[in-house]
Amino acid sequence: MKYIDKLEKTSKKNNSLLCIGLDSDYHKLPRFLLDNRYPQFAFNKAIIDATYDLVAAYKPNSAFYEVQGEHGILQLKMTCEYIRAKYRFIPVILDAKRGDIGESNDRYDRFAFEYLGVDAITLHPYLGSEALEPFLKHADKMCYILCRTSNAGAGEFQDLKTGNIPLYQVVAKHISDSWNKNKNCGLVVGATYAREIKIVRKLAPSLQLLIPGVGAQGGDLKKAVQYAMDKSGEGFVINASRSIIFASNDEDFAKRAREEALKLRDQINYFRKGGK
Ligand code: NUP
Repeated sequence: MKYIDKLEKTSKKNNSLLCIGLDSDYHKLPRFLLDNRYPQFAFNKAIIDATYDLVAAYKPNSAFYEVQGEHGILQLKMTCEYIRAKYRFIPVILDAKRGDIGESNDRYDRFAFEYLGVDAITLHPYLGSEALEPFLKHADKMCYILCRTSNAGAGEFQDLKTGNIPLYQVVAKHISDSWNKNKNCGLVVGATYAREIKIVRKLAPSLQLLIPGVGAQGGDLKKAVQYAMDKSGEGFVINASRSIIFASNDEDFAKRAREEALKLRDQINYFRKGGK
């Protein structure tokens, strides 16, 4: 099933545009889980089982698994397989920010879509569409391409003027106009830059947006939602990782994650409906 169809089905069923980031840092896991042979997986499984009916998608960030070596990568794979087996309509976005020459991208592509079996991936645009072709050729997947990132120093390159236009705007328009032939391109824009979200939405009226930066990074949820909406009040997911998964690191961590997820899902919906 296509990413976009999974996203639509799950977001409708759960009335949700919330994406939970499974950034399951080994060193932040509840201590009692550390006796488990697969602590990151055990943690993810508990979070997923407690939130599956509140989300539109899950987004594991590869860094938190790679840093644990092969055992971490195995647990990332176990997590992706678990979601696919038990909650088969919930799409999984691998946050890995890949981008290399085509030959190497082909291997990154197979790691994501064959080995892990995820539905979407985050990518850098810097090498151009010719290099990203191994990803872009999959009409059933989604390529979320970095456009305006959430970090404090995002503007160093992204705001540089090309002609008179900031680079991130060139990226947004170019991807919308000429990379999206397979209807599988999305853009990453940080909630910490609401004004830029508004501009990106104008330049790319129909692209899916992946919006991190609320919660721990302090982005403006209300503006992010208002500016990100397409004509149908959809067209985006809001990601939160730490503020949900590490709401508690006690026995009640999954219950507390559910409470935070519920709160954020409902806030997103409130602002979608024009709430002030
Ligand atoms: O611009 C970006 N900002 C960002 O935080 C692009 C991203 N992919 N992310 C990722 O979103 C980041 O790497 C992390 O996985 C997640 C945000 O986590 P948190 O701040 O909600 O804990």
